[in-house]
Amino acid sequence: MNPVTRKDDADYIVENVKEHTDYFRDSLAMIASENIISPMAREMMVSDFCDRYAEGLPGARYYQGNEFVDKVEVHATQLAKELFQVPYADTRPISGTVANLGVLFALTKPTDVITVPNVSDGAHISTARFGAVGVRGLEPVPYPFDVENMNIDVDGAIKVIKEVKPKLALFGMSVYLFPSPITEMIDALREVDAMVWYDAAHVLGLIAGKHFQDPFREGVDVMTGSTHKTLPGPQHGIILADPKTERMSEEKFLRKLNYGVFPGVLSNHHLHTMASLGISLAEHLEYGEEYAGQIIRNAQALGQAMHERGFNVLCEHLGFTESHTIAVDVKEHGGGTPLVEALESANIVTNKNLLPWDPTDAAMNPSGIRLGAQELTRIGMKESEMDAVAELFKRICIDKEDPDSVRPDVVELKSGFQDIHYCFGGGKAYKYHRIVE
Ligand code: DSN
Repeated sequence: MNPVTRKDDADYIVENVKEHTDYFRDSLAMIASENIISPMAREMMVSDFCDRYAEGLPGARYYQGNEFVDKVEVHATQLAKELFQVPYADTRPISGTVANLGVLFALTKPTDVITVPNVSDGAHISTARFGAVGVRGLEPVPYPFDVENMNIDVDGAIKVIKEVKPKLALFGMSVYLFPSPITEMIDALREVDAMVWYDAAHVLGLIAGKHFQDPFREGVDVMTGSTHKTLPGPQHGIILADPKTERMSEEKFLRKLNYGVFPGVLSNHHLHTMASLGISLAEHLEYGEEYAGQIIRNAQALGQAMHERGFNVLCEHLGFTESHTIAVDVKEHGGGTPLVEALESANIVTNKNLLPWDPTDAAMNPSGIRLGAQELTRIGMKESEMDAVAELFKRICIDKEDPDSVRPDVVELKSGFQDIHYCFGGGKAYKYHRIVE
């Protein structure tokens, strides 16, 4: 038996990361919360920025050595303000959930009431008592949900808002098919003096690309997001604000947000991902509108193609989706769990998802699967490829063909889509970058 050295341990990890990269090179990646960063944005991740500290703000740091970090942070923040047309941006949060915690820390106190979309209706775990909202000790009150239209029930939600008078009202979903009804609810929210917060994680790139709702122009005070879904940046977070609330002055609101992030929920932020985000923001200013439009057209085409092949794609009457995501009820085909496992064996990566009508104990085999078109769009696929993808789904999920016999066709389809689009310079999408031999 060969002696096992610590270098073998390290090589084992490298080998698995390489195999993972090869698997994704040969797969259709369709998880609605993921994407791939551009080569230029990826380059920032392995720069010296990944080794440094820069607590505080540009020009007011607790460490020396930040001259160029400051320039990058100021510029990335400026790009974020420009992209979202807002007076305030913070590019320090290291993830979407950390951005959410920063907002909660800044704007609420334990026991405050917050109105939220429900996790079981497709919201993010941040909104739950067992997530960020609970960490802050808040009292979450859910909006009633209209399952037919997969959206907040406006009349019911206005009634709840008038009754509980939330300090903060949160919008945003993880199964995000249609814009949230902010315009319809803003008068009621202002009447009870609620601050309005929009978690845009899933749809950040669609909003920036001007192909979804425009939360700030509809009245929200603050918006958070992760930056690696429809905005195809690094795994990072962001806070944007244009406060209109009369609860406090704009200056006080923004100061609270700033302190909420540091020292509230961060010590150091991650400088390499912040620099990488700067690149992605510049790329989105250049290509975002074109990219966002194609994502939505692809998601709608995928919904239509799957519907035509016998899938129960939700919300046919509304055109299936106005975002990057479609939701499919696959209960009649065996449920989410066996299907996502069969799809994975055929190199199609998706996730099972609870649907609003699922019993709470259905988590191990929920009725739904959630599919996102943003990464397939990023590698150049258009509507005709969505039809080919739907056919592959049918063979596995409805015809119950052996995934092993479908996999070669998945690999063949994917082999024609290996380059990243909508970015500076282009390049290979799924490449292992060797630094140490
Ligand atoms: N849980 C992620 C999602 O898949 O929607 C977001 O953080």
